[in-house]
Amino acid sequence: MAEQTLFIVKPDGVERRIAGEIIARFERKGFTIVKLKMFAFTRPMAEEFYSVHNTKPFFGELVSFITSGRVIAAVIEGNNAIATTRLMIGATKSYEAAPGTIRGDFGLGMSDNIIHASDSKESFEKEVAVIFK
Ligand code: 3AN
Repeated sequence: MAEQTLFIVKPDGVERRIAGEIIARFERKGFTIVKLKMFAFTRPMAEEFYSVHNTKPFFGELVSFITSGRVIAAVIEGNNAIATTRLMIGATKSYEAAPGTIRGDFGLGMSDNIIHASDSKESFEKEVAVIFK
């Protein structure tokens, strides 16, 4: 069943010049890129984007990291896009992410974990509305 999801190459991924390689993985997997955008999050935009986490102790860190540089956001489409993309990005803590996943192959960080991807249809709809208004 064709489905859409959203991923964001975070500031660390853009700065390290691995965005192309990351986007290529989704293309090679068979996803179609529907929308693509490079931009910098403003603080209000980041607070809205991460509002589900606004009571968590790491909220401040999350907002300050995502606003620290330019990001690349993509909407992609394909079979089972949300769950498959989550598998491809790997565990939240990059140092625990399995080799073969994006976080597992490219990083060791926690806030700086290279990529974000929507974890449900509800998150996708909310996130896409914040980014592709
Ligand atoms: P994921 O990005 O794998 O969906 P979430 O939704 O649990 O992970 O967390 C959102 C973001 O918050 C993560 N990408 C990560 O950067 C950050 N984060 C999660 N837990 C922590 C934590 N304990 N300390 C610092 N940052 C965290």
